[in-house]
Amino acid sequence: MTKPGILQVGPYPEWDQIPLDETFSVHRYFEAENKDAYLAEVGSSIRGIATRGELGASRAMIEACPNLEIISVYGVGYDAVDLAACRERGIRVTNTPDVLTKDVADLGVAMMLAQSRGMTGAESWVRDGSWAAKGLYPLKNRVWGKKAGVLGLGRIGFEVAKRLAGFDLSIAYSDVTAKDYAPDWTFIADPVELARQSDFLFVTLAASAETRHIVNREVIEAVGPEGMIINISRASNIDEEALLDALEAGRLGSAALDVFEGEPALNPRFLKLGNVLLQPHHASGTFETRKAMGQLVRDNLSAHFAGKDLLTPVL
Ligand code: 8YV
Repeated sequence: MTKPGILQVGPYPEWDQIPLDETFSVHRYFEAENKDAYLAEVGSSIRGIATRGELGASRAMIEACPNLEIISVYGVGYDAVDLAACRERGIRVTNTPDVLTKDVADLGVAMMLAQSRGMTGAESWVRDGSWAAKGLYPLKNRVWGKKAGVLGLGRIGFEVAKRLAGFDLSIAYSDVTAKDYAPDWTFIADPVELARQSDFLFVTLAASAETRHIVNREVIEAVGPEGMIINISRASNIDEEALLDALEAGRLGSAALDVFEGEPALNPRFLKLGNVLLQPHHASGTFETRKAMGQLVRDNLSAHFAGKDLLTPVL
């Protein structure tokens, strides 16, 4: 039997690449020098796309594959997949929810702690001899007992809040509706009001056209000069220009960010700031989780081509 043709949009680790290559006829889009010419050449043989959360699949890519049946996303976020184009043609879409939730929450909380307690600066203080030369490291603000706001109490937001409760923070959250699985946490519908009542504002929303720049200038400034914004979702959820303006002017105290507009390139203004913690979009980046994500990507593709139910369908 001929193996179904798969367009692979970005690289995977070897432990995913080997079984993917064994099961499917894989076309490595990311290795092609001329992407348009490559799509024109292989497009008609493609029945599935294997992509990554941040890379997705554009309308142009989908249209270049007239026999496309399924897009399997290595990531929970599918905002970079053109869902309208998929709906028009009945193309199925899957993602990798659940398996990454706790790792993403762990990193978000670690980012808050690291940034609050100045851990990267403290590391340099030891390594560059400042400790010996200058003495005690400058004092930082306490974390426990403060107020956390969680913008988006989905799977990841819930795990963040659970962890924050363990650090003795009080918790409020914003979502479309109050959640019955969050009885001890305060529901505040308006993101500006949530921000006003938060020392730490966690952005944990699934990104979509509706949530674009939901963290706008008003929300950012409501967090204020003593507050911190932590983003482990997508850059598009925050108005990045407004964030940079507020960080530069001190209208926002600090930020801890795992995602950026145009990543992996980032706005050079970030690199000049001393009040940001910058991370390379690795919240799901543990061996255990990435292996589970890769497995789910393949299992969804295999289920589809075997005519079985998809494990984690989006569409
Ligand atoms: C990336 C992510 O997919 O889950 C998501 O939505 O953005 C991440 O897990 C990961 O960096 C692999 O590309």
